[in-house]
Amino acid sequence: MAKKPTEQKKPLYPRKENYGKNEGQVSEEYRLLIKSPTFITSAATAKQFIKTKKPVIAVCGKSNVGKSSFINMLAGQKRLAKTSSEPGRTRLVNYFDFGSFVLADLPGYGFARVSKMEKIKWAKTLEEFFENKQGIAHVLALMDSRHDPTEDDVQMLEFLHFHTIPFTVLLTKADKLSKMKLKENAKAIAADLYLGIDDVIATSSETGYGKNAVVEKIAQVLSVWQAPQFGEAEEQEQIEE
Ligand SMILES: Nc1nc2c(ncn2[C@@H]2O[C@H](COP(=O)(O)OP(=O)(O)OP(=O)(O)O)[C@@H](O)[C@H]2O)c(=O)[nH]1
Ligand SMILES: [Mg+2]
Repeated sequence: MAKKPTEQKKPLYPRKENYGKNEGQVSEEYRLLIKSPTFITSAATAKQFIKTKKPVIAVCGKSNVGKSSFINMLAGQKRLAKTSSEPGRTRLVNYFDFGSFVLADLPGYGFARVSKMEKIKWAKTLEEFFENKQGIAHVLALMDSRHDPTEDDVQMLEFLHFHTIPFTVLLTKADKLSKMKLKENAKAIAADLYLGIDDVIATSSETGYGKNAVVEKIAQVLSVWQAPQFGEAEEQEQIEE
């Protein structure tokens, strides 16, 4: 019997020089990774955090930086995550099923107009969220491409470093800068944060700029991610008894 012709293998990741090209077109990787994103649930307290076998990718950043808009851009949907021109709107952890991973939209930090009590509550929610870091495959730390990282941004990255949680910095609102200025800012921000330029991806929820580069990053993250073995800890405890 004649052998079926084997399909020509395509490279798993697009080449770096293709970053930013064909933005707006859905890449093959995108189709493989992201399937009809849906809202799962909102969690106000740690008890309500979901347990999932899928890798969790968390989106964090200061209030109004564009977390919810970024999620909508990635999902290719206008109203999956609620956006607002009023900062500090997302006070819950919102979970979305993206097919091969779960995306968690974390409450924004650094908003001046909230009470001290509320700030403490937010900090506690974030801390509790990252306590179960086993299931967190990666963090997308969003920062404004137009400005220097804030003290809160730096603290957030220090927190992730401390807990050895891998992250990538995404610069938002890239459409508000010229290409030259964007490049300049991206370099300066990366240097400021002691990161390599590859750990910083410029994005725009308005134009879709950077979407393919983010999808590529997620593909890399998922390819090395190993599911935590739920129940393993309990089994271990029983053995020790
Ligand atoms: N021009 C431009 N505006 C953006 C972009 N991303 C977000 N915005 C605007 O910035 C504002 C805040 O966006 P959100 O996505 O709600 O920000 P957020 O980080 O989710 O805010 P909180 O949930 O309040 O912490 C909205 O008015 C968006 O339209 C972008 O890439 N380009
Ligand atoms: Mg939001």
